[in-house]
Amino acid sequence: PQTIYLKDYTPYGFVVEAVHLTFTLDPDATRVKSRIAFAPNPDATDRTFFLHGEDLTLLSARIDGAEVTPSLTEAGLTCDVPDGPFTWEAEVEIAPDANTALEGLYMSDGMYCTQCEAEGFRKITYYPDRPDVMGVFTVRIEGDLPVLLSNGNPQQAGEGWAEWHDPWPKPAYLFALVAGDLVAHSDQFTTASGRDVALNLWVRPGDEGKCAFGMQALKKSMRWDEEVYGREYDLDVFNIVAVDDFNMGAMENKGLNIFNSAAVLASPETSTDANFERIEAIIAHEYFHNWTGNRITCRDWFQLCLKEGLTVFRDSEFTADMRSAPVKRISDVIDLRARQFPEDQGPLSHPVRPESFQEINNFYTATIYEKGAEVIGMLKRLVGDEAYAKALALYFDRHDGQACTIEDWLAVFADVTGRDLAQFKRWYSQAGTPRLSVNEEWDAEAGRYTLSFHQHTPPTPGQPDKAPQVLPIAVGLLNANGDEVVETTLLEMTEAEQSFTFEGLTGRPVPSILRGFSAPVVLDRDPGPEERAFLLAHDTDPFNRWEAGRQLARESLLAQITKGAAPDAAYLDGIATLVRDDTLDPAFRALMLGTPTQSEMAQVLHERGTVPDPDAIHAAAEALAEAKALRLAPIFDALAMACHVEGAYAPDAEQSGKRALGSAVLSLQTRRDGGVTARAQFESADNMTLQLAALTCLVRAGQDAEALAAFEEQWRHDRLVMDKWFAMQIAATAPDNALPRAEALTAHPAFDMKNPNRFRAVLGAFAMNHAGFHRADGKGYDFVADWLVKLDAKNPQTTARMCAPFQTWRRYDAGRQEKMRAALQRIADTPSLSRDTTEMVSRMLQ
Ligand code: B3K
Ligand code: ZN
Repeated sequence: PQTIYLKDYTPYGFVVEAVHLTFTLDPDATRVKSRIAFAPNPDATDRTFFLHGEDLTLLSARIDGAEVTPSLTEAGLTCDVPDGPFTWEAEVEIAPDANTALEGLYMSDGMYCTQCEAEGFRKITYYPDRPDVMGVFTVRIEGDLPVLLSNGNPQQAGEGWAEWHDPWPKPAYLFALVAGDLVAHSDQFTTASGRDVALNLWVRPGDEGKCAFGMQALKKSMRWDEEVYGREYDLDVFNIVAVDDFNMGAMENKGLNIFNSAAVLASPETSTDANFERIEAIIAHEYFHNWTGNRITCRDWFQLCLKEGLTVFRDSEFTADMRSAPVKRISDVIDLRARQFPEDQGPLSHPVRPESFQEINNFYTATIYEKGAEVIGMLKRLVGDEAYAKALALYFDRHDGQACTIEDWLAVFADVTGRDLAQFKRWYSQAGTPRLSVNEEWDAEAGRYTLSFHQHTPPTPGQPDKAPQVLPIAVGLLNANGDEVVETTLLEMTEAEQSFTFEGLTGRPVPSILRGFSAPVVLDRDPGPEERAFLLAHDTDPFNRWEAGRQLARESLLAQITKGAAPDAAYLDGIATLVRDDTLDPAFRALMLGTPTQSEMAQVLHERGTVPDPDAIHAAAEALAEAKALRLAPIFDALAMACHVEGAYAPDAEQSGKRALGSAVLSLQTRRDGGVTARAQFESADNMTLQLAALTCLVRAGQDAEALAAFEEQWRHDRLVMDKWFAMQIAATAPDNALPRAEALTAHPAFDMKNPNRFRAVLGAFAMNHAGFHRADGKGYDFVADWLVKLDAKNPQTTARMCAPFQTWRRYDAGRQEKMRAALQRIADTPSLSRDTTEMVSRMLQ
């Protein structure tokens, strides 16, 4: 496969002045007519007329009305064109029903829909399918279906046809078309400047009852973007469509967002609190793309973080505003450590702005998205809120309607603040997780306290030597009583080694370092259990308070695993005190009760140079949970009272925090009462959060046969609920049982490998059962590899993404390494393996 490099970027030889498309829909033979007005691009030198096109049957082509015969290649076509402006017309045929890759125009249960980002438009018609080519689209759809949608505003429509016009120039990746038998949940929004916008959430008949929450989330997002970023919506209508077969969460097509139904449909009976929160965040994310992504887009796909990092950052600010800011921050860091750290410390490590790729779909990663958002958070911390707001205003003003780069983005910050951001830019070019170590010095006589930091980023593929990065390190100091003597202060570290001094102290302080997780680094510091327990009890920074508990749990697990130690009493005492502190938000207490996942422990062991043993990690996690259950048993009843929710179910922060704490307690309680409480909750639950939490406890306790059958019976008609049924019973079961169970479920009549949600519910959940996936006999690896090989022939994108569990293969012992490597090699050797999967497995094997 061909490698594409950032350094090779050149502008396209032509500009697109207008695009007219006519679709005549047919499952096996859809006709697409295009009429595109091109003109020479004054900024380009190369005038080769190349149009991307894949899997298309070209029926005719004309330039200025005269028939032409272009030269076709596998990737597209070239053709001689006039010197000045000209009109290109073509007709192609495509087969949406045969499109199982779910990229381009495809069908999901009789409904037509599209996914074009990153490079799917070229499977719809011949076109310069690159984000820096922007055009105004007019679309006519002809088809015997009640609802026919495309981007922009509706123009005219009649029986079996509809026309849409999008006045905002856009790249082809934002094109969308939907046609089907759909019903709308409709509402209306008036923008700050008084423009009325019609809002529709289109779903299949039967799903109308799952729309209200998503619609509210959309309206909140629209208001928030006006209030916080001054961004207004810019069309007469905003459409969202829910589709069952979708490779990822959702897509921000201009004026016509398309969502995986799991990322938008919700009701209290069928969705958990976590689902509601995620849906609110995804709706916000896609909506915010209207400005950060659509009005200002990317020059090329190397700049993907320009829209994704920024939009993730914006959606996390939104969630922090709608719910609890500390809880959101802690959850984001948990997620970053679970997904981005392993990526950044393994064979798939790449910079936030990559410099080469073979298949761009492989770079929609935790690094681009979540580390990309962290980088923006650091920038905001460094320049301050006011300068951030000014820089963003300048960005929107200066670049509206353009396809931009990271250089453009950083320039607005440099211009507003006068800062030199050259070193900061390393966050975009240098891969890997920096490690930060620290030394303390206390001069009692002078009352002077000094923190000396050392930063070091280990090598990553293609980048053996790393330069120091700009690290914003938020530090606060506490005195021995737990009072804050130095408020949160931002230290700006730019050297490999650097010291910072605090004067005028009357006693040796306890430092709270990296408050709010102010930089995405690994902090190597072991202050010992007393100091951690002190911070757990006293830190005024909620993130670091949580972190202190997390560190204690981590150290306890490490000592259990490596030294056969008993679960740490200081940790158990600290948690027991904190969890019954009714002045603390229940959601925060629920997070405090959580422990590092088993794969996080494997990561931590690896970071410390120890080979992780999945069975030992599992045993330690079980022992710690048992000890916690024993320690908290006397207060189970009091905690259950504190979690009591009055009134009707609402998926808001307050109620869901209580339920989260209640579920954490229930899982401990199940260890003591053999599942009696969980079974009662399972039977009486009137919402999915309580029902699924109870079922999860029963699965963990191995008491699940009846409950699983009852759940299936109750929910077999609901695809999204059944995804939970498939996933949870595999992820939460005992390691020995995971493979047999997953194997049996792939033979279940409702298992459908062509549906990405269902495939992930089984194979993805299995890989999350850490000790189950990493069975010493290697059968877990073989099972996943077999299914990936099968899926690759149908859906390369989802297959490539699901190779990720293998990325950590070099961490494990020789036996497991060999078995994982062999499984990867077997995938790599599959005849006609897709470009997507080939790139992933070869990077892992390199
Ligand atoms: N931009 C899309 C992701 C497209 C993925 C293409 N493989 C959704 C999002 O980030 O909002
Ligand atoms: Zn996005």
